[in-house]
Amino acid sequence: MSGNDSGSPTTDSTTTTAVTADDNRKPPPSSSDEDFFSSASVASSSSSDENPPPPPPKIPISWPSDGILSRDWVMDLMTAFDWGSRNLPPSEFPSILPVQVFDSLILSASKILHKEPNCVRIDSGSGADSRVVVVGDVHGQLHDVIFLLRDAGFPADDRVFVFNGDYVDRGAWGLETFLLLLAWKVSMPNRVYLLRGNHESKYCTSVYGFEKEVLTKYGDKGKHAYRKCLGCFEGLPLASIIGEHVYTAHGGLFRSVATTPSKRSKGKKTRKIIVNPEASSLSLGSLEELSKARRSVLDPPWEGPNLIPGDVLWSDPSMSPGLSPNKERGIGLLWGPDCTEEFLKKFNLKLIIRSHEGPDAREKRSGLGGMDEGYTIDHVVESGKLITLFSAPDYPQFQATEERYKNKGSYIVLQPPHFDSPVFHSFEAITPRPKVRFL
Ligand SMILES: [Mn+2]
Repeated sequence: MSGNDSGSPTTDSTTTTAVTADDNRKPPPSSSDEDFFSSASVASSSSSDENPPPPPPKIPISWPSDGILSRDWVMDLMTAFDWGSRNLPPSEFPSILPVQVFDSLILSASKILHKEPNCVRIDSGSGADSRVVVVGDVHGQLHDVIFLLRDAGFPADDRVFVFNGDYVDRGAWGLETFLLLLAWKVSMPNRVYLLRGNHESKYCTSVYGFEKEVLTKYGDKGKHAYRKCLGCFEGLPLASIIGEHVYTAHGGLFRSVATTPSKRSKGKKTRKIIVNPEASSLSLGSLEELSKARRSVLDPPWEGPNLIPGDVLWSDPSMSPGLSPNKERGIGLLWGPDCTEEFLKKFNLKLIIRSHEGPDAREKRSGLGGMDEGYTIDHVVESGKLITLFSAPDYPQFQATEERYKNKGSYIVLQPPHFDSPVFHSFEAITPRPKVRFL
């Protein structure tokens, strides 16, 4: 079912110009996806009479008495979410997943996630059949995520999944998508890894749709549920190293925040901490610095001493050399091919897989490839490559116009012996996409 195996990146950018919402920290224009979850439009939804719905799955989902999430439980959850997305208005979501079960799932996942280090080391396995599947932004496109899981094969002892963040916002099923991935995490904590994206934050979810989605789906328990999701976002690790040679993170590289002791002045032993504000003094951070960053923040700060989380989640590659502030985003960095080389070489890596830029972002970036195939190879340097991976096909799911990018999504499979040669699997959006009747 999946398309091209490894190939050259798409470099043309024949894309539409319909998207208006920028994925940056500035509020989007009023024509963006702000009102999709307004209660008025939800109340007007009515069921479709054209086809009789398939028999409902086992709902409501209940929490297993032993607290252990089996593969069957996760599959039943997936089936129930899929069925509900086609047959129930969003406000009836608790009839699929009661808030008590939601609480148990979030609590179980949070406990696991908060214990993980900032940069998780992922054992790729040693068997000939071992695979690591890397997934980019999915943005609430539940049906495409389900397709991807089926296409790649569900998580298993010999199949590890690394998700690179941006589970929510812009699609109608961010809650289902996030909860499904959390369920896989709880079920197979050493086979499924969920990294944080910039959308797993208070700021983005309040602007780009997820907060309203949760409030609509959980009604009077909505604020509670949204708070729990935010708490879980804070626990998500920032980056991973797969096997020995592959670094993955949502945005990418990050600066050094090393403090510079000032010269002793007038014989006093005071040491002043200086965080270099000048672009010219920016230098790449180390994996050790990454490991020490404080990731448990609702929104990564764009100023002050704790800048590494914001860099890792928001930065973008550039074709110009050097490190500079990412002015378009208002947070994070731009880094050039020389920085990719420096990072790869210093840490004995061969590959960087980052996500964060869809077809809309790439349309505005001259010199970088378009996202028609769901991936681009941005830097090819002596030590290896930098790849951008985007897994939400026909993105974005919702916007004020019917027009969308017809981009494919893609996922990467890494395989033995070194797990550092990416095989790309591009795929189209699931059609017909279930209607969201409250639009
Ligand atoms: Mn992003």
